[in-house]
Amino acid sequence: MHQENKLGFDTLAIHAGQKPDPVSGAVMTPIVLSSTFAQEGPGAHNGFDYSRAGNPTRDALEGCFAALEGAKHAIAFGSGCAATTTILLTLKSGDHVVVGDDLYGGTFRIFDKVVKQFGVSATFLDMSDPAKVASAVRPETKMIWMETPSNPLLKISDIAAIADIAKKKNLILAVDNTFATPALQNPLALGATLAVHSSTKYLNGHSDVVGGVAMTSDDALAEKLRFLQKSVGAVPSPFDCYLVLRGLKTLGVRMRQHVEGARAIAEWLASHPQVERVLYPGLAKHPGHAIAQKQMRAPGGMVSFDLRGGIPAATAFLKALTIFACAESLGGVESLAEHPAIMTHASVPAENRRALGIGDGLLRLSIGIEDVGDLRTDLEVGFAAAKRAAS
Ligand code: P1T
Repeated sequence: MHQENKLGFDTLAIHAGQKPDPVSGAVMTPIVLSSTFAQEGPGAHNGFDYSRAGNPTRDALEGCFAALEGAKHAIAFGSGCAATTTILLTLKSGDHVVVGDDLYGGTFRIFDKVVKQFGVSATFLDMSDPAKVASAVRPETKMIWMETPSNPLLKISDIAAIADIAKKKNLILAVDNTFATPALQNPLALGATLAVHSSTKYLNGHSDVVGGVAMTSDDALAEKLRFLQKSVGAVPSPFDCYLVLRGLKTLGVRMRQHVEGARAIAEWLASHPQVERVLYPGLAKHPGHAIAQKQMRAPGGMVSFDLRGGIPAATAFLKALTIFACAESLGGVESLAEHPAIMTHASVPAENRRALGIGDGLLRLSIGIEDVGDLRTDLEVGFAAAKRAAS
């Protein structure tokens, strides 16, 4: 057996958690669809009894996830939101969480509308200033939840600095690493307790699965999450696990191409007359650029920008695109464009959106791995349509 901790990222992405099937020799992990497993006698089995509790295809996926994130444990879920909610179920009524103010609308909704009902409260604040995080911690605070880069404003927060605060105050630090992926950023190595992902995005990479994962090297926390995974049951199907395992094999290669395209598009947008501001951590004038350079291997494949002309221009722009699909989600091989205020972040109250800078002209691009010249040409068509709509 090879020693996984000595292997490089691209090798792990292809092999970790996987070995030829002992029965048939199949090189690719079989999709074990069975919901139940025969036992030699009551309670006598080799690790699998019922697929909600454990499944061989899910096991292989969790092994690969853990190796890529450098975690001891990976616990897979049926969506990123299921991973988030299950993590929050480790808390109890009266507990408090300090949460980044710019995060996926669905994650905001879990804090604002779901766990609040069970007495878990949240304070939302700008985590690009770690001092604000420290001063928001109360005696009943149990967790810090951050997204970096954040969705949709691509704000960067200093994971190591916030991990220091978490350690001093004995708090769990959960980092949603969906935008960066373990190819570009490793929150656990920077001191976080948990790395959380929507595997719907880059990890799967082909926009044909909804999934999530929580990863940690804390044995006690992993045991709680494993118990909740089985008890709550928000588990991914074996077929979805297979698809993500297959997608992971090319994660490193895809991320290199996503980053190359995103850099080129961000630099081009930065000098475009119809663009008011570009948000991309790879640009030197991005306020989080220095921290991004410190904690990320590359700035990622997501670019947001403010288009002049408000809603009419933004709508015309999105409708005119033919290579970019106007769609929610991100991280697939195909490029997507969306309007956060109307689409992904509609569940964030309008006044919060305004205060944060998620305005009527804000557009978010998930740069796919197509030829970047074609993407630029498509965006030109969008800009021309936006100009006509605004005039
Ligand atoms: O969609 P789901 O797999 O449940 O993942 C939720 C989620 C969690 N964290 C981040 C950073 C996310 O971006 C998401 C989902 N986001 C979108 C669907 C979107 O278009 O932004």
